[in-house]
Amino acid sequence: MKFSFFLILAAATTAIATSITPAHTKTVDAATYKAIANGTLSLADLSPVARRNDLQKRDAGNVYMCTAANWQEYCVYITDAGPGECVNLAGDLNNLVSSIGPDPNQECYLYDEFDCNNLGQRLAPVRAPGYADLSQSIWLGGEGSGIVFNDKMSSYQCFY
Ligand SMILES: [Ca+2]
Repeated sequence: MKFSFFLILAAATTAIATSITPAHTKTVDAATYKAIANGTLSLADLSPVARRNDLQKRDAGNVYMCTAANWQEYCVYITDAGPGECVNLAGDLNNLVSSIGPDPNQECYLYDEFDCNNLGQRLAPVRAPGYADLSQSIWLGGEGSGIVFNDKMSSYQCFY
């Protein structure tokens, strides 16, 4: 009896983990990701998939992004960026991001140029839970029309 209860519990846990986290998610800290973006490290050096929900910490400095809308295709969870630290995207995400989810307690600025360069287009402030589909026009207040930021992002920074 105890044994079968354990089996059912294990099966239920697995089902929950699978539904929350796509198998195609990579988790990497910002320092490592920046080394990939500037060519010091290669994407192949990334350790295999770590599940987003395995992480204890869900807070400022962490951003989840995927190359297709609704958190599909290929996703990377970049963690532990400092306040205002600019993160350039590497070839796996640059000009490909279609959904973005910052963790709570921060405001993220997305740039269509590298180095968080303000001369290009910017989408800000983006707060949790973020946007599941950047191909939809987003209006963040103020004058003018909405911004479509699909497949545009090259760098970002989050303030907290
Ligand atoms: Ca895309």
